[in-house]
Amino acid sequence: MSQSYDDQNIFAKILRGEIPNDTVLETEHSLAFRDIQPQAPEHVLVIPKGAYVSYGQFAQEASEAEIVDYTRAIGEVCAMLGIEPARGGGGFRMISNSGRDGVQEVPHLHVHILAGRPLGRMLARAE
Ligand code: DGP
Repeated sequence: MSQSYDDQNIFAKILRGEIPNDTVLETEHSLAFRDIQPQAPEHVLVIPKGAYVSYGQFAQEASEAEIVDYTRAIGEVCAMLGIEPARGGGGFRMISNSGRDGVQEVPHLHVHILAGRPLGRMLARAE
């Protein structure tokens, strides 16, 4: 079952400037901003500007320019936050919740970058 893009989702509204955001980085094809409900001292969302729901869809349908821009934007955010372990930072976790089983609340592709404290195990025990 494919999921069509809902242009009334909250991140689409942020991209159109209808809702304010705390921008960390903006590039030609990507936007990074702070999560409104931070779950760690650093909690930044990185989204492509294009209308993609999930990373899988993005990886298959986006242009190479969009994919390169998005990947580089994620790296740039990690460098800006000083969390990149390859540069002496304390590290981070990158999560992209997708669809029903991934418990994705906002149906516009986003990666969460979480850092600033030990983040514990990746998943809680299965229910
Ligand atoms: P997910 O479950 O992966 O779809 O997470 C969606 C995240 O989006 C959640 O951590 C809260 C965040 N969020 C929801 N609405 C807003 C908003 O209006 N502004 C910002 N900055 N973040 C939002």
